[in-house]
Amino acid sequence: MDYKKGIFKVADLKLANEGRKLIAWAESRMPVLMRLREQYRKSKPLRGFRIAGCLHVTKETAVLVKTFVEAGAEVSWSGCNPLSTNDAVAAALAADSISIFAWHGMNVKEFYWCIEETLKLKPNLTLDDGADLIFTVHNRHQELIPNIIGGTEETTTGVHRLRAMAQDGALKYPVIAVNDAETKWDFDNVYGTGQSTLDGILRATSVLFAGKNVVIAGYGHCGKGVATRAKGLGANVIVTEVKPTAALKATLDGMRVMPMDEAAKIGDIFVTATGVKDVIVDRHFKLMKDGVIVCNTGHYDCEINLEHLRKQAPSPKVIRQDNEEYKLKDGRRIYVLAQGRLVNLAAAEGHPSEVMDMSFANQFMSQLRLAELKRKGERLDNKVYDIPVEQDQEIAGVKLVTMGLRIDKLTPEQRNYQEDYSAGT
Ligand code: RBV
Repeated sequence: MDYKKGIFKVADLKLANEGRKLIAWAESRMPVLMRLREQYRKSKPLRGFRIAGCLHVTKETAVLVKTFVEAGAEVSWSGCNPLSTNDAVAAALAADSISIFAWHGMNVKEFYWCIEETLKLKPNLTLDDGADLIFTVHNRHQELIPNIIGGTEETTTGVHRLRAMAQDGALKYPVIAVNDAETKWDFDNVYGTGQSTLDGILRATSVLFAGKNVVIAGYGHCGKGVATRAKGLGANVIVTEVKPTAALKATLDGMRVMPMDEAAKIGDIFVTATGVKDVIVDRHFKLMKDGVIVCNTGHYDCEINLEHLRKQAPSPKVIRQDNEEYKLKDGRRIYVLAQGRLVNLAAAEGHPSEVMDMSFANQFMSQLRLAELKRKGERLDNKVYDIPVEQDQEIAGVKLVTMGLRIDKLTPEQRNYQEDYSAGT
């Protein structure tokens, strides 16, 4: 395999200037990551490290990629979803000599071709969102494994799978679970998914949320975020769940809870946020009202079974951007957004920069941690690791400062009190 610095494949290099503007805008909203860039610009602690990344090519991701480059790393990048690439951003990165293989609307074969291209860099670090890059290394490029120090994983679905892999002894290098940082899941997954999912639905439909029955499948962090935002717009939110504690939380948060077989009959808008397949299947489509809107915000496009829908309505029609009408034999119409792929990234711009600031600060610091361990001659076991607790507080602390907010400090007396197990009533 050959690798030449700056090789790329993007939709249209002429979009580079537009992309640069988008990236500059994101930079102005991502102060924590920009501080890290400034901090490591001179010392270049990632010099000599080669990072292959597979994560949505958005303006925020571009800020992360450029921060890696400023810190000395060599980078090659692909998008982690066929519909999430912003072509202008991809062009801007390519024009700045970053190896990038990504364009909007690629097919699944091209998707894996792009990942393969990034591996020509012979990375010693990997960065994933959904674990497709790590899987490709494990399944098809085991020759690269001896030189890989470790990887990082951005999202819930990816972390689940990697933990399963580690449990089976199938994981061949250590991975840091960026998703499981408090400054990631408690912000990105909740507020990021909440806002960007509604943003995607609105861009693709421009419907009124107030008064609608919005059915949200899954009340994890993402589902909760979407539910809360939909409620804020005046929707009647219905939650479907499989986990008793999550269903109970939804109920006590004021949402109605019922099985999908019941919700299917009354919902106006359906959003899946579960991380599992076949959440909406043929029997649900049969029950739905005319005109309903169906979309997904989970990482993979298997939550809504579109094959089932195509059997009932074989020739969908594009009605407007990211919105297809499936007309059933009985005349009912079902509108599917973004082909069942993550609606927040396919139909909108993904999570807002302000939350990605913390997620990507975690990414940067985790990659740096792996590189520093290598420099010290240490190596983690082939497991999935949480980020250190101090990292969360550090990132949250800097974020607060950049927002102009100050908080209290414990006095030594208060600290002693906290630790004093002889003190009682
Ligand atoms: N995500 N990235 C963006 N604007 O770059 N938006 C969402 C962005 C990530 C998010 O961290 C989530 O875990 C993952 O996409 C799902 O694939």
